[in-house]
Amino acid sequence: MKLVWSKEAAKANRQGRPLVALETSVLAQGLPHPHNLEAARRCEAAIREAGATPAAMAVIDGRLHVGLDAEGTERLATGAGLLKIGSRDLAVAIATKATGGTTVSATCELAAHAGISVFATGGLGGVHRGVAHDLDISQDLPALARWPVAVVCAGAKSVLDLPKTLELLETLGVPVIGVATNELPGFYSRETGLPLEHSVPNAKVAAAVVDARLSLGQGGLIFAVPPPEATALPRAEIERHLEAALKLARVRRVSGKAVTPFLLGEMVRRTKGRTLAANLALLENNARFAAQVAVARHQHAR
Ligand code: PSU
Ligand code: MN
Repeated sequence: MKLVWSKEAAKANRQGRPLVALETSVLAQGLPHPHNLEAARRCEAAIREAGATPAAMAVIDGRLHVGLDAEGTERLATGAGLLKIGSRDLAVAIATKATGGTTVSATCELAAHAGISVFATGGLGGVHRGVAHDLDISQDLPALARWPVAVVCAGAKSVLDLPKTLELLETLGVPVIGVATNELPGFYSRETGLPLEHSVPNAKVAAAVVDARLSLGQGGLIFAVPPPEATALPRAEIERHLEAALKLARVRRVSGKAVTPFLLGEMVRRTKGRTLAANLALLENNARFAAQVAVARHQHAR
């Protein structure tokens, strides 16, 4: 398999410096323009500031990219007809020379192929609400179990059935580790009331956990970081808007991979942009922590 490295990521890789993978479905589908570009800029700046190098993954004209230059980022943030590419879509995307943003599943896979073991995202996919009726479970979950990559997130997307998502992660043997918290963060909100068995106080301990996990050859792991207090929304308010957004999705018969982008868009509209501000802030915050973990692993290895 051929990977197309950006200049910056290739150089860091050659010199053995720490890299942090980023997903691009958040650019292509998750956030509206021009906020998606702002998110990319803030995440990359935070990673560089912490002493690591960003590597956004994407598929452009069927080629697998590790790290994007300004032109590639712009294309994913503004292009028309961009695909949402999960792991199972990769083969078709390559063969048909398609272009699109990679979700958590495909980004984990590409990061693993590139030898990058820390990845920052916003919220994970998981088990959707009403799963007994619509069997909608994100391929993010089996991908996390399979690929040896540490994923830093603010929990799973709040649109999901979080208790069932945690249960399935247990079944898959994927540890969910709170960062300075014993509770699963709620993506837009800091709290969910769902206890986590494991937590780490800082990036240094997180790095040691990543080392141990990878040495066991057990696949991936999740670090869940509460979203920044300044922009987080109360859980109850999120729930209220979600109920309405979910109802509308049913009425409009939105299904499959269109569900997540639809709900995220509805939440932005219903909160008059406050979930958008929260989303940008938590993406940057997660990127910073991921970079700190990557740097700590690097220092430890020397
Ligand atoms: N969370 C967000 N924005 C996003 C996503 C998650 O705040 O755009 C994307 C991620 O790329 C994640 C994907 O991997 O949604 C999950 O989609 P699905 O539920 O269709 O598997
Ligand atoms: Mn789905």
